[in-house]
Amino acid sequence: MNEKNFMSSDDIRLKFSQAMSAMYQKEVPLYTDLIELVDDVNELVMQQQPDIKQQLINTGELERLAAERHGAIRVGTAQELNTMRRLFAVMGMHPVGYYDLTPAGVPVHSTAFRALSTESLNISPFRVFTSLLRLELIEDEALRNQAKQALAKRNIFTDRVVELIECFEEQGGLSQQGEEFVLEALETFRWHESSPISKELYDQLLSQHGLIADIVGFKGPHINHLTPRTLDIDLVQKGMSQRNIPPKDIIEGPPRRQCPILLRQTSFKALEEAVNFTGDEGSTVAGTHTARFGEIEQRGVALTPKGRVLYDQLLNAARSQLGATPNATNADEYYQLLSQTFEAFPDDYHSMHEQGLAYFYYQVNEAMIDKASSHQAMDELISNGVLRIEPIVYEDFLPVSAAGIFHSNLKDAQQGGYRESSNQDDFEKALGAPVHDELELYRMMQERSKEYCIEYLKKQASK
Ligand code: OOG
Ligand code: NI
Repeated sequence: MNEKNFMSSDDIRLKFSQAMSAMYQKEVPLYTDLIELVDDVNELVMQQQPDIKQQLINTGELERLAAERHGAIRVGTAQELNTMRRLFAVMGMHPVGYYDLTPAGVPVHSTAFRALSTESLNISPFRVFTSLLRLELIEDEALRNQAKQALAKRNIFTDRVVELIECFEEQGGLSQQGEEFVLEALETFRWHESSPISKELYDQLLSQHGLIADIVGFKGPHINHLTPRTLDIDLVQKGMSQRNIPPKDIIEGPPRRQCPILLRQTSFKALEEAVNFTGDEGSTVAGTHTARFGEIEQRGVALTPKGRVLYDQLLNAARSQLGATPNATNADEYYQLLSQTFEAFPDDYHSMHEQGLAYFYYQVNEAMIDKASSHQAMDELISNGVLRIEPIVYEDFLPVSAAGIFHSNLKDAQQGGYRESSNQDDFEKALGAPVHDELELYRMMQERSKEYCIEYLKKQASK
């Protein structure tokens, strides 16, 4: 607690992510099996490859590894998104990045709420991929209006959580109320077995898009997956089948590499769950819904704009050579094309650093410090071993991968794109704030570590 006796936002986020994980484990028991599998694989990788463990120690990620996960939710209105932003701000989570999923046939645009600084991320890297439905993409006007009405009737936040958010905004923090906030906030993300709409409307919405039914058909934005971080996603993918956790057909993102970049993801398929729809005069009508699943990810180094352009180019090349959406029948061919095209992306950290493809922390190598002299350039300090570079881990998401995850978990996998163009302005208006530019955040992390090293070496030299 600080001088005002406020709980730190980092602490509230840590507690919230633990509570969320416990809730989801109760709701979706397969998720518990997945966490156990990921823990086993991570343990094995660190035993067999001590250099990976050392890298995690150097970047401060070792401690957070077992607790690391992201979740995803989908909201229906601008107002819901706006309050969501304020709710996440209590936990030190701010909107980073803009993702337009409409070209991939998913009628939403999204951001990720997360902590911003290295220190906060290492206390709890918990992030939530948050999508806003674009109702304007429902072509049938009558149906669009029915959906609007259903959304206007719901209130996804408890009264108490809104009071606590206001309290946080007025006081600049929450005292012990932070504990209460965690419990109240959790209510918004809970699964509801009963649907406030009729089965008839649900089916109509479903025929437009599974995602619309998932958002409009429920009392709130149930958390639809939580994703632990693994150090070897290929091992986890194999292990899933052995443990009867049915995996998705394709691992999204870049191919397997010595030095992982960005993000690779896979998931287990959504469960079909019983739902009671609202019938006439207080009756209920039985039905089912598929939305909730589990996901695993392996995170690698964050790329610079130049690195990202190259990544997009190589990924697109592999996909267009495949000539189809990657699926179970063409998976082997897809992986082969992917590893061929990615031969053009250097697979060692020093080359990536020299070519300005990725972001790194600079760190002083104490054992070599007597080799330093004050007028040496960064490159020289690195090549003579005074400074080492450590990868800055990618904390964000990838739109093509996200679309693949969405599709694998919807009943009606519509593949065509919407013509509506991306609209970050509209999104930010709904959100009530601009989103942070993730590339700028990584650049600043790199810059800060560099300044720290320079200062440190100066002090050493003047001793
Ligand atoms: C979000 C899908 C995207 C990811 O990790 O890229 C996602 C959703 O299904 O709501 O979670
Ligand atoms: Ni996800």
